[in-house]
Amino acid sequence: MAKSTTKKKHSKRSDSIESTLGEKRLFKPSKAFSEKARISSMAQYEKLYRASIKDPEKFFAKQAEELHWFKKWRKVLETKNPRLSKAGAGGGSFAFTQWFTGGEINACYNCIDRHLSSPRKNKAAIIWEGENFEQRTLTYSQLHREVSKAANVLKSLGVKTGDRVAIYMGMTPELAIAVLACARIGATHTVIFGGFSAEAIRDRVNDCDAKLIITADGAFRRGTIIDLKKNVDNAVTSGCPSVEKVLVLKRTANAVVMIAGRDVWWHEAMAEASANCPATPLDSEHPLYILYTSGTTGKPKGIVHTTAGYLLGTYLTMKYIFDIRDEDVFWCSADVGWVTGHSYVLYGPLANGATIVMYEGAPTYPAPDRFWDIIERHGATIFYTAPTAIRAFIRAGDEHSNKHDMSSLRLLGSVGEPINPEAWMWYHRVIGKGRCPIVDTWWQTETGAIMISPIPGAVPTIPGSATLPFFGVEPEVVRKDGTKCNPDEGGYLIIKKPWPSMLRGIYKDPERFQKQYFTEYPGLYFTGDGARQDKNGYFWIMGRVDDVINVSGHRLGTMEVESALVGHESVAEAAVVGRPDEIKGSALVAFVTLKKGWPADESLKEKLRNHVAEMIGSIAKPDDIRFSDALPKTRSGKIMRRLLRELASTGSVAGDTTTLEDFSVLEQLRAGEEE
Ligand code: 7RM
Repeated sequence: MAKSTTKKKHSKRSDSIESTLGEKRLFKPSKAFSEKARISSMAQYEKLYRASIKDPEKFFAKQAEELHWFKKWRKVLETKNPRLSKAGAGGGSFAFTQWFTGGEINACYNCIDRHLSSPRKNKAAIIWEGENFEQRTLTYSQLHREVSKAANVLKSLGVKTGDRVAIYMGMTPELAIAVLACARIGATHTVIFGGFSAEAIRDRVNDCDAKLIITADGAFRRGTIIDLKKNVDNAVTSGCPSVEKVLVLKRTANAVVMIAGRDVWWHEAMAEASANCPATPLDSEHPLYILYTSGTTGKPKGIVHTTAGYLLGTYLTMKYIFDIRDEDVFWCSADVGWVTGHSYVLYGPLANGATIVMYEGAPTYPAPDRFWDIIERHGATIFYTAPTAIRAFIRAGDEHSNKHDMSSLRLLGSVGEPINPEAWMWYHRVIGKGRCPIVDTWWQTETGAIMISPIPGAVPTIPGSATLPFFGVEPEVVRKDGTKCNPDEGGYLIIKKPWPSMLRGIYKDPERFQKQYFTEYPGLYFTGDGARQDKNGYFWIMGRVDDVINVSGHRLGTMEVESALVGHESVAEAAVVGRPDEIKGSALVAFVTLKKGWPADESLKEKLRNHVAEMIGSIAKPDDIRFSDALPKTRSGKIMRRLLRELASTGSVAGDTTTLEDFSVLEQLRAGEEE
């Protein structure tokens, strides 16, 4: 596959040491950062990594001692003799790995109670900001009180250990409280993103037979109110037989219908609840949550995570990859409806006793500088966001971030999709002022925690590469036949060994679990991503393998063509899909969003085609370029290429759109086509 080349010259105004590695630019962590970091040299990282691979049981047993246990485990890593399904014996032992068996632990206790006997007791756990600029801060001891009360409310509504609770709320402190309250009593939570429709709620609630739905009257988003309660009502009316109660937070004060006997106001129930609710000791493998994620078919998969391994994975990655400190203010801008919000808004940071920022609303509301304003006012030291957001900021222009003093920042993170080198450089230069290392973190809902990422004080970074594996993670890039690829040869990314925070299954669908992840390469975990490993061992993630297009017999990653397009000065964002073509097999259609001030005309289309030809080769020249103000995305920022593919080949979209964030985008795209 063609290598992406960064031809533009960037100014050398960075503190970090830059050198070139072939054509690629290498950024070494600054001395100032490394000196203070937990892991401060490549040698130290390599030593720990080797130990974690050589003897994972020993390595993780030692790390797990940093958590609180009601009862110590009997065995660190164990394979329960699986009752192998018809889907095949492919998964074998790997698919059925359990961690810390025989142990008893509670995730909520580790995120809250454990800190109460230390000076963290009165430290801010959550600094929350509403979209309307309302502010609330909850210390660890205040959070403890609220979560204990909420846990008692759950019990009073008939929720027991092992029951499922669906949570459909905006990004308010009560969302965090609801999640932690479930964990406290061992009710398995399933958070449904607040942007999803009634249909999506119904499918998820029914798949896991949730007894209770926790929601709010509404949520503020871009200055308007999303009718959460109405969506829940519609979902339940259309058939959710398992739902007994609906607990409703009053947030937006819009009119709602409360159904007698079923609906309960959060504030009324909380007013009566006792603040005494000890955390329930739970088996290490007790299911902590189910999170639905879209698969290749229409039906979302309920990814199941259990307690001890997941908690350890998020705790350790938070500690070493974000190098979290007591004095940090950590802001992960992800919604809790996404796995990133589970692991790095809540469980990872709180298990480390960190202070987090939680923001309710849209990134550009009321003005494009909202995020930078939040960083400045709360003194955020670590900021973790998605490339899609970064590209939107680039598009809005540097003046918005330049208005703010963001000198509190010391580390930046990226997650969700490959970050193209241009966006990486902008993030580094404009937001990090050349001072902050960037951790490009590769992981999945299924992996629970970060798998491939630089350790910021130790591993030199290259824009576009997620670099090296985290402790205990053994990835490899393989060919279709399972043999290992040569350096720089593109292939399929697989994981060779179980890791503590790995998914334990797809809810109620063990066959799909085996088939999806463990049969393609028997005995190995199949990620579904394409990647290559360069001669230094660095990983370059190329996107989902189903995003590969075959043009006249040449395999092109949509990502490569997109990266080339975004490398042009006029382009803010691009999505490339294939459309069936009689001659070439597939023709390339590029949907392009331009930066402010560029004319969407034919001459620019021609320039962009030539630009791609120059960067990759004429084989990658898009046959068709369509300008659009926005692209269809999931809430976590992943472009829904499936919809664009449909649009490009049939002219309309009939498939499942329940995970689409903004429906108006499809209208715009359709309208654009009729022009
Ligand atoms: C955390 C999350 C998972 C998919 C994954 C990749 C893509 C995520 C990166 C990335 C390149 C990254 N969970 N992905 N992070 N690709 N570089 N740093 O996103 O389940 O929602 O998505 O996202 O394709 O398989 S997820």
